[in-house]
Amino acid sequence: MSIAYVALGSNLGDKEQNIRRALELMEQHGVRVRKVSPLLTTEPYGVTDQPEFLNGAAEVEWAGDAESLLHTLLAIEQEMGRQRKRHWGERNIDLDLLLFGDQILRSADLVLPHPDMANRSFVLEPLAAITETVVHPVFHRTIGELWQALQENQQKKGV
Ligand code: PH2
Ligand code: MG
Ligand code: MG
Repeated sequence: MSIAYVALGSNLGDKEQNIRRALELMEQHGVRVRKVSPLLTTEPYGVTDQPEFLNGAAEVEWAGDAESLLHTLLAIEQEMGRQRKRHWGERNIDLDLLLFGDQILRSADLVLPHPDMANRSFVLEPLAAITETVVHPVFHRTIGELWQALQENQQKKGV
């Protein structure tokens, strides 16, 4: 069994219902959901001309490898009818694999840890709510420390 962390996001339709449904489907597909963060309303990051998001994070247990968990998450997005219109654009559900144990991986379809997670408050804030002490295997800093550092950075920039 491996412990992994998944980011959940939605900015179309009934956002909370979409995230709850995704968590249910994860259980049905054998992804054991151990912890779920509070869900936060967040400003769109990257592509800003889209509705605000609801974001959360989950700690899960998975019996297979990282690639098989990724494909299970993508299958759930499909099952929920996700349409891909534009990169970083609006979606009813987005399930991103953030961390898979302390694995560092760079394959054609999966990069671990998630390459942009340390820059995203909509990822770090909910993640820190469920696991401040897990260590990022590339930066060698805890999620709590990364969240603290990002907040300080954003304050400096006046964000
Ligand atoms: N996801 C993106 C791009 N921008 N912004 C917020 N607030 N939340 C997201 O989940 C999000 C985003 C690409 O996956
Ligand atoms: Mg995403
Ligand atoms: Mg995604």
